[in-house]
Amino acid sequence: MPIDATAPYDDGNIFARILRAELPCRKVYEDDVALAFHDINPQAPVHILVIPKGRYVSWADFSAAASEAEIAGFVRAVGKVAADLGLVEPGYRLLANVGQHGHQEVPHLHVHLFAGRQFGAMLP
Ligand code: DGP
Repeated sequence: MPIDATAPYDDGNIFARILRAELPCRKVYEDDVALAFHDINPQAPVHILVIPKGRYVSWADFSAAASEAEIAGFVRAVGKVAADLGLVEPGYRLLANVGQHGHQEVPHLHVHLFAGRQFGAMLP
């Protein structure tokens, strides 16, 4: 069920629980501002989720309210995950769903990183 991207942050959401280590994940990267782990329901041979450690529902509040350091750190983390996994060549796809029309289901900002096969022309 897609979420309302303008709703207040819910500390009980599944990614908040992963960040608090209340739930397991297959971690691939972590630093001060970001955590990356394998998606539980992969849609490609490589399907990683990169999330900020801060309490942001979606790209909407993150882009408006996060500090420059959080934004820079998060963007760099996404790039570092891809580089560390050797994905820069032949490439990968990034996707961030936002709210109802974006079909965002987990109310903690996440960027999907897909790789490992040839994708088609731009969505949708
Ligand atoms: P989105 O529709 O953009 O909100 O995608 C949410 C993604 O989160 C979806 O691809 C499945 C993934 N997901 C949901 N629950 C869990 C979980 O408990 N662990 C992991 N690793 N991924 C999850």
